[in-house]
Amino acid sequence: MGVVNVTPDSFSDGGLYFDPAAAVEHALTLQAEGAAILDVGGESTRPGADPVAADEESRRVVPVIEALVAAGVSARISVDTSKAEVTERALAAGATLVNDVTALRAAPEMAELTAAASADLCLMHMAGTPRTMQDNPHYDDVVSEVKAFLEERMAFAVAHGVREDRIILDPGIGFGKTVAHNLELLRRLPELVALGRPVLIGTSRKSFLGRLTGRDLDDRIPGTLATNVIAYERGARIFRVHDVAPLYDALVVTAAALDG
Ligand code: HH2
Repeated sequence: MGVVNVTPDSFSDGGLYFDPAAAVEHALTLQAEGAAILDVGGESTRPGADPVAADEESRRVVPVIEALVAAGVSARISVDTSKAEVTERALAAGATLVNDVTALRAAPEMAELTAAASADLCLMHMAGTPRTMQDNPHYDDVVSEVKAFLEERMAFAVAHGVREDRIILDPGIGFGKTVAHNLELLRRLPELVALGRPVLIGTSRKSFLGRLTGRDLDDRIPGTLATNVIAYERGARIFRVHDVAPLYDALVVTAAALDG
């Protein structure tokens, strides 16, 4: 899954693809590099990010989705949003996956919208909100708590019409977690895979990699690759990254070595 941030303020590439034409070109490059899913987002979720109104978020993502459909992309188009209005417009424009970092807590009606469009739905764990999530996160057992949360959110989605076989689960690396929490979630990923749905993992360029290596944003590709290779080995099957080309090769080799 390649990240297409149509935002002025995303943590690692804010402003680079804010112009729709630049976003489309970038998405096509990610597809050529091996992305099977293009995740188009119009609101940053970085710690402390300012909220974006639904109208403005739609204005950012919908033209990009429409242009990708018009370009005949073979990759699936995902919309990274927590708003019903944006979900509805993105699905109408051709998105077939809804990636909601609030797991239907911000806009529960996204369940019915997703179900009506027969789209897939990614439910992600986050402790608190982007504004507050990194203020001293605490868990007694991070993996059990994330697992219980995802189980409850999956049951909620199913109760509101989403087919269970359309659900993807994500522990939300970096969303209300310390470095130790992120590492424990990676190490114990099989406990989340045991829920029976595909697990998505998003470590790309995130700050815990910087904390571990001392590297700035642009130099976190090796850390991104290491965490995704481990996640593959522990059962994750969707990998959300900014840098598709190096990850593609890393995963081809990992899969060949582990699976034959
Ligand atoms: N991480 C980010 C955004 N969306 N969605 C899922 N399912 N999982 C993630 O780990 C995840 C996500 C943060 O990365 P990015 O989009 O680059 O930054 P920003 O939120 O600042 O736009």
